Amino acid sequence: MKNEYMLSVLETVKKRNPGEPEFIQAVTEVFETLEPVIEKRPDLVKAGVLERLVEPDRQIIFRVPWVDDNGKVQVNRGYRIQYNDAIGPYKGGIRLHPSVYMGIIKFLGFEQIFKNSLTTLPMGGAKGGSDFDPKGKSDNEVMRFCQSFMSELYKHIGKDIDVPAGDIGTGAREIGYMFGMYKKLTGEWSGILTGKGIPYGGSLARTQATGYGLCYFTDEMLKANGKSFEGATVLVSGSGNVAIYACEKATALGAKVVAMSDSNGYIHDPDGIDLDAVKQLKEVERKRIKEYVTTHPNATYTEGCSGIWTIPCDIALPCATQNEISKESAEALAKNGCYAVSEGANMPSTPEAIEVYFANGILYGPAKAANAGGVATSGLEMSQNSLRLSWTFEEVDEKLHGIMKNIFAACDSASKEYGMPGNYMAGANIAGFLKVAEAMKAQGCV
Ligand code: NDP
Ligand code: 2IT
Repeated sequence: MKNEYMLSVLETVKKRNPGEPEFIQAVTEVFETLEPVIEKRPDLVKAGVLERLVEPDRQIIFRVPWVDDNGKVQVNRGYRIQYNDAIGPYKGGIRLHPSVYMGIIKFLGFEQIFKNSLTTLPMGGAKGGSDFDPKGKSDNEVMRFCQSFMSELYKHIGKDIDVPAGDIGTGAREIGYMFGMYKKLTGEWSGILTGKGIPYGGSLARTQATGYGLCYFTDEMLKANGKSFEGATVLVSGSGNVAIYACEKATALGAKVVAMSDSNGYIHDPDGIDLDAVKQLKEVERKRIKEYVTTHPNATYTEGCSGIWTIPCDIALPCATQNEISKESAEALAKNGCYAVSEGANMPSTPEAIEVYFANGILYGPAKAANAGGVATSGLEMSQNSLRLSWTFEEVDEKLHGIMKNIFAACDSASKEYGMPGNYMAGANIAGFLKVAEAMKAQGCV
C-alpha cells in the first residue's frame, strides 16, 4: 500500500489498538484492497469514511459472574462491540471460547460490517462473546453463565437495535438459554437473537446455512473457473456447526470429504467421512473427533491441527478458526495440487498463506463472502419474525442459494471493475465497503 492518507489512518489504528494483532491484520487486509477505490473517491476521504469505519460505534465490556456446580462463584468477561449501523441494526454472533479478548471480537466485528453488506440485507456489523469455555461444563453451568451474560447484554440489544446470534461455542443450547433470560427480564417476546430453536421463532435451514452457503459460493467460484465439486477430494477443518454442514453439502454436490478436525487433532478417512458418525459424536455426545476411529478402522487420527493441510486434496474448506492456515500449510496445499481454498471460518488464512494462494493460482474464496450465508439466513430469520410467518426449509434454502450466487457475482464484477480479475478478496472488500461508505456519507458526520 502506497497511499499516504491510508497509511496514516492505518498508523493511527495501530497506535490506538496495541496488543490486538488480529484486528490490525483484518484492517490491513481491507485497506490494501481498497487503495484503488480511495484513489478514485476523494469525496469518501473528505467524509472521513475510513477514519470512522475503523473506530467502533461503541465497545461494551462487562462482568459475567455465575455459580459452578460446586457452589463456587466464577467470573468471566463479556463483550459486545456495536461496530457500524449505517445500513441496518447491529448484527453478528457471540463467541464463547477461552481465547476471546477485545482484539478477536474487534476483528470479527470489523469483518462483519462488510460481510453483512454483501448479503444485500439491511444489517450493520457487530460481534460479542466471552472467555467462558462451554467445553466440559454441565448444562446447568452453561445455563447459569448464559443467564448472567444476558442479564447485562439485554440493556444493549433489541430487534431494531442489535441482534446477536451464534458463533464458536454458541449453538442452539446457548441461544435458547439467552433468549429465555431476555424474555424474563423484559417481559417481551421479541426476535432479539437469531439461531433460535424452530418451536420459538427460529428459521428452518439456519443451522445448515453457513456450511451450505459456503458450498454454494464455492460452487459458483469453481464453475466460473472451469472446475467443480464433482469428483473432487475435499478437506474440511473443524467439526462444529459450519464444518458439518459444509461436509454435507460438498458431498451432495459430488465431492469426497476425506478429513475433519477439532482443536486436538484431525481424522483422515480415505473412504470418505461418515458424517452421521461425526454428527452423533459432536452434536449429540459432545465428544472428541478422535473417537471416530474406534468405529471406522480405515480412518486414522493424528494429534495436532495443522497436519490436516498436508493431506492431498483438490479443495480446502477451513471451517475452524482464525489463522489456522499458515504459510507452510498453504505451501503444502499448493504442492499437493489443491486448486481452491474457500473460507467457512472467519480469517482462517494468514496474510502469508493468502500470498501463497495467489502466487500459485489457487482460487481463493474469502471468508467475508464465502461464509456470509449464516448471517444472511439470520437476516431471513429476522424477516420471518417481523412478518410473524415461517417459511419452509426449501424456501429459505432457495433464498440462501440466490444470495450466495449474487455475492459471488458482486465479488467477481468488483474485482474486474477495479482491475484485479479473479481476486475475489479485493472484490468482496470493495463491494462490501462501497455500500456502507455511500450510506455513511449520505447520513453525514455521525
Ligand atoms: P463451533 O463451535 O460449532 O465449532 C468450532 C470448531 O472449530 C470445532 O470443531 C472446534 O474444535 C474448532 N476450533 C475452535 N477453536 C479452535 C482453535 N483455536 N484451534 C483449532 N480448532 C478450533 O463453531 P462454528 O462452526 O459456528 O464456527 C466455526 C468458524 O466459522 C468460526 O471461525 C466462526 O467465526 C465461523 N462462522 C460461523 C458462522 C455460524 O453461523 N456459526 C457464520 C460464519 C462464520 P473444538 O471442539 O476442539 O473446540
Ligand atoms: O461470523 C458470522 O457471520 C456469524 N457467526 C453469524 C452471525 C449471525 O448474526 O448470524
